[in-house]
Amino acid sequence: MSQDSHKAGFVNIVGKPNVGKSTLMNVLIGERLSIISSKAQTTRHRIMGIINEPDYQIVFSDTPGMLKPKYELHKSMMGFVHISLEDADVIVFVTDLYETDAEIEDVIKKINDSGVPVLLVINKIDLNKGDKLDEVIAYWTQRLKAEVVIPISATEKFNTEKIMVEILERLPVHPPFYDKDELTDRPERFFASEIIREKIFLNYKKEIPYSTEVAIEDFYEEEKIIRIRAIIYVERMSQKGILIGEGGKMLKKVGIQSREEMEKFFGKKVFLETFVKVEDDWRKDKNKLRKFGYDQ
Ligand code: GDP
Ligand code: MG
Ligand code: K
Repeated sequence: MSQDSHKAGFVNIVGKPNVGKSTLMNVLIGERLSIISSKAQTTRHRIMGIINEPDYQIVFSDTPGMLKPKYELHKSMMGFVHISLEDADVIVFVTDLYETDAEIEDVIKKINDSGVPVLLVINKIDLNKGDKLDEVIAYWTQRLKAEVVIPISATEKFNTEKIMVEILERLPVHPPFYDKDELTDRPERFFASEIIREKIFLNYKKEIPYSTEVAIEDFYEEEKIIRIRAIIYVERMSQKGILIGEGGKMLKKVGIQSREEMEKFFGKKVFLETFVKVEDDWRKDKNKLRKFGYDQ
């Protein structure tokens, strides 16, 4: 393969929370790279996955949900969305049969003004076999300047390959951006913290997950076992109590579920220790956000 026909570029998957962006990215990449949860906004980082083939490299980012900023954290997330639109060679805008453009009109405008080619992906078509789809296509094509409309079902892997074909058609001729042996530009620690965060989302009412951050203090990989030490930061003493639960029951449950998931993910035994610490109002504090890696 000659270097001058190699294609490479950045593809950004954007859309409201819960439309199925993470599910789709995982189908496209064929590896479990980001965390999926039925609760909104579990993907707060800009997670990247890379598809490497001899003649092309696609760098995907799964951007966080596009909500209006409420806290500093949300503003920082909007920053990621902003960055991703400007970087992109292709924008994959994901919606489903039921979402509208309410609350994201300004983001839609940004996309329309960006000059970046847009693929409009309408997900979850498995949920309605009637003529709802025509209605939805008419709705979105009036609002979003898309070059092509692709109805899919990410969970049933229906028509997802069509997205790859349309992306490749628009990918510029360029040498690879990342070493071809790399699968992701995020270290393993990141996946460990995402797994714990997912289990926190699944086990507590939403005030707790939104007030929580997970930091992996130690990650030692030995021949037969990975030893991981995680700190779960909360904003207030009362939240620490809820997180730990009566007699430590809740934290123990989160720990066991996380360890099991990590063992599947890393394919190795895991020894996991979790600690809870109170860090006042980290959400509102820019410096602390930076420390947790939100502000790049
Ligand atoms: P994200 O917030 O946009 O990243 O959405 P997720 O990928 O986390 O998916 C949100 C929810 O929608 C999860 O419960 C998924 O299982 C579900 N979901 C995703 N794709 C489909 C689909 O094609 N059909 C159906 N029925 N559900 C889906
Ligand atoms: Mg997601
Ligand atoms: K989600």
